[in-house]
Amino acid sequence: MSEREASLPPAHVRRRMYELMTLIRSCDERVRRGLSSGEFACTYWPATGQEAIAAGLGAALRADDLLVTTYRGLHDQVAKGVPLGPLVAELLTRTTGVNKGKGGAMHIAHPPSGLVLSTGIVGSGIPIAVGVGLAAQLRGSGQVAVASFGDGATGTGSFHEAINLAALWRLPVVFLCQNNGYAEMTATAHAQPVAAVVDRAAGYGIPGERVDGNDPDTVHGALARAVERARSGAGPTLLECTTFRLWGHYFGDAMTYVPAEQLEAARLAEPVARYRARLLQDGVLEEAVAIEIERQALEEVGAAFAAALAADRPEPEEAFVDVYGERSGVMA
Ligand SMILES: Cc1ncc(C[n+]2csc(CCOP(=O)(O)OP(=O)(O)O)c2C)c(N)n1
Ligand SMILES: [Mg+2]
Repeated sequence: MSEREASLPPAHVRRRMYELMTLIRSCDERVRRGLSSGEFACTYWPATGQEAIAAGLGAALRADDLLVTTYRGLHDQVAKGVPLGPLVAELLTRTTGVNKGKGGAMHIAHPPSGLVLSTGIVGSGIPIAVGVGLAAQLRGSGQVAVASFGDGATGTGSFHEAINLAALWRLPVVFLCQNNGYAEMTATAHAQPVAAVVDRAAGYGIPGERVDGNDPDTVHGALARAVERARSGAGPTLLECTTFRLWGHYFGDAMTYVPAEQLEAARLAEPVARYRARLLQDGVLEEAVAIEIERQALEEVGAAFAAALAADRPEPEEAFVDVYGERSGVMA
C-alpha cells in the first residue's frame, strides 16, 4: 500500500463524501437556476467550489457535534445533516422552513442537527461557537463545536478574542477557516499581514494546519485530527482550507475584480468533478454507482424545491412570534 493510500479515509467514508458533495452541488445548481430564470427570488451567497470542505466536515463530525456557520453556509448545513426539505424551504422563506421562513438564507439554524446557527455579521459566529464549546465542556458531553468562517473573518476582533479564550481554557472547539481567497471584492493578500491564516495559530499557542480545501480526503484527515484533539480535552486547532468561490461573493457577482487566469485555474481545480474522477480511478466508485448517486441527489433536490415552492410565506404578524421566550415568572 502506498503512503497516499494508507492515509486515505476508508472507502465507505469516501463514498459518503461524494454523496454529500453531489447533493450540495445539485442543490446549489437548483438555487442558481431558479434565481437566473426568475422562478423565485432569495438572497444567496453561493458556496460553489467549497463542497469538499463541507463533505470532510460532515464525515468527520458526530451527529451531536455542533456547528456555527455563515451566510455562505448551504454546503455546511447540508453536510451537518439539516433535512433538505425544511432547509430549502427556509432559503425560500416559507412557513415550512427550519425557522418558519423568518430566517432566510442568512439565518439558518437547526439545533436538532447540531447546526446552532448561521450568522450574517462577519466573525460573529466564532465567539458563539466558543460559548457552545464551553457549555459542552461544562456539561462533560464530549461534543465538539466547530466555527466555520471565511478568510475575511480572521481580521475581526471577535476571531482573536474567541480563539484566545478557547486556547486558554482548552475548549473543545475547531476553528475552520474556509479561505476562498476573497472577502467580498478584497483579495486575502490585501487584508492580512501574514502569509497564511494558519500562521495566526502560533500567537495563541495552538496547532494549526493548512490543507488543500478542494481535496475532501485531506480535509477529512485534518478535521479528524482536530476533532479528536478537541474531544480528548487537548484544546482547539486552527484549520485553514484553501479553496475558491466559483460564483463570486453573491449570486450575480460578475467578478470583474478576479484576474481571468485565477478564475480559469480555479474552475479547473473544482472539487466535485475532481473527486469523482479520483474515486473512479481508485476503484471506490463504479461509473454506474456514481450516476445513481447523482440521480438520487437530483431527485431529492427536485422534491425539496417542489414542496418548498408550494408552501406559504409567513404572515406579517409572525414577525412578533418566537421573538422572546415565555415569561418564567421569576421577574414577575
Ligand atoms: C462585521 C461585518 N463587516 C462587514 C460585513 C460585510 N461583509 C459581508 S460578507 C463580507 C466578506 C467576508 O469574507 P470572508 O470572511 O472571507 O467570507 P466569504 O464571504 O468569502 O465566505 C463582508 C465584508 C459584514 N457582514 N459584517
Ligand atoms: Mg473569503
